[in-house]
Amino acid sequence: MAVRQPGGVVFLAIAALLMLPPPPVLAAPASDPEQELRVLHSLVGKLEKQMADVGRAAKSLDKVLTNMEAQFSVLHQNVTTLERHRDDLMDTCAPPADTAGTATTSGPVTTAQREGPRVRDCEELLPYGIRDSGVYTIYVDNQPVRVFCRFVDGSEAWTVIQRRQDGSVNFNRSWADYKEGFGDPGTEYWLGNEIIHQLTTGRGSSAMYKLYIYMEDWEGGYIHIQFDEFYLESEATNYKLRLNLLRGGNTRNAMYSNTGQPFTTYDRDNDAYGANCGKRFGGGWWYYGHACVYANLNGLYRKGGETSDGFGLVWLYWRSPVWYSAKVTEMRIMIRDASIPVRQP
Ligand SMILES: *[C@@H]1O[C@H](CO)[C@@H](O)[C@H](O)[C@H]1NC(C)=O
Ligand SMILES: *[C@@H]1O[C@H](CO)[C@@H](O)[C@H](O)[C@H]1NC(C)=O
Ligand SMILES: [Ca+2]
Repeated sequence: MAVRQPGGVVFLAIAALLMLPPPPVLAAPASDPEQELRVLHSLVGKLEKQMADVGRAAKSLDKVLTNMEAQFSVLHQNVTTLERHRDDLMDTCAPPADTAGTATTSGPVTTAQREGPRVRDCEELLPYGIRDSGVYTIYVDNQPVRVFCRFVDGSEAWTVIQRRQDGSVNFNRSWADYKEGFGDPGTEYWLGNEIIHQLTTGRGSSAMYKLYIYMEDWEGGYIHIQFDEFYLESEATNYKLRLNLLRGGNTRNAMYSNTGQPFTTYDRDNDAYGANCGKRFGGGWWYYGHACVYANLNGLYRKGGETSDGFGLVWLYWRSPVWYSAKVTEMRIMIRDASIPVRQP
């Protein structure tokens, strides 16, 4: 807080005192130097006392402000906790899957949400002491958007852009749905191509995002992989995928053919494959010309994991040479640390 500067307050007080018109006794002709000195001394004494008073006042003002700050912080956390409880309740009372599937990003916004911190992604919640993974509201291009925030190790705060976990949400959706986002951040959802585009390019190259992909199998194992450069181009280029700087993980990169590809849905064929890969594989993705999928997290949900020919939530190198469909998937992003050395794919 810029105004809280006790030194500054004291200074102003002294300055004010010094700028008072001089007492008449000083202006009077100097007849008795001793008398004058006594008066001066007493004046200095008064001044000193006033300065001490001002100092004390400044100090207590400072204390009040610090106190208010602390209270505000607690209040803020309480509001956040309340918001989270409300979100949990909303999730609990959510209507059946296919109606729930349409709402997410444009749902009702309560006063509490409006008054919450206008964070631009989940990482900006960290200074507020928030460390619990869950659904929060962020502001993308000044619009409130509900997202799932994944907190890892108490220090990393990822913004989740894609989640699957039980097949409750249909991912074979139109271009418009993929653009706006669909599903429920509390269970399964796609954040929305326009939002992802705004989020990953809206703050210039100083806020470059990395992407982390997580896929869990039906036996409790998982694969994961991270890329240090991730953004979507605008709708003008059909949300072309920019995915580079493979950092690593415990699997090989099955998305090397996807980078630079435009997005395709069953009703908007932008892939170079003869047919429409989105229609064929039942979900929007950055399909590529040769074989549509090496990796696809937006495909048909296959209970049990058994699948073939690239159908399902697949990753080429997972159980190669057989195709396998994940039980849980998550794609999440966070601003990358500019100082982290990167290695090329
Ligand atoms: C915040 O919540 C705690 C309990 O979680 C409560 O004790 C405290 O009084 C609340 N503070 C305010 C300012 O509402
Ligand atoms: C996806 O939806 C479209 C439009 O309803 C349909 O034509 C297509 O067969 C579906 N794809 C799959 C794999 O279910
Ligand atoms: Ca095609």
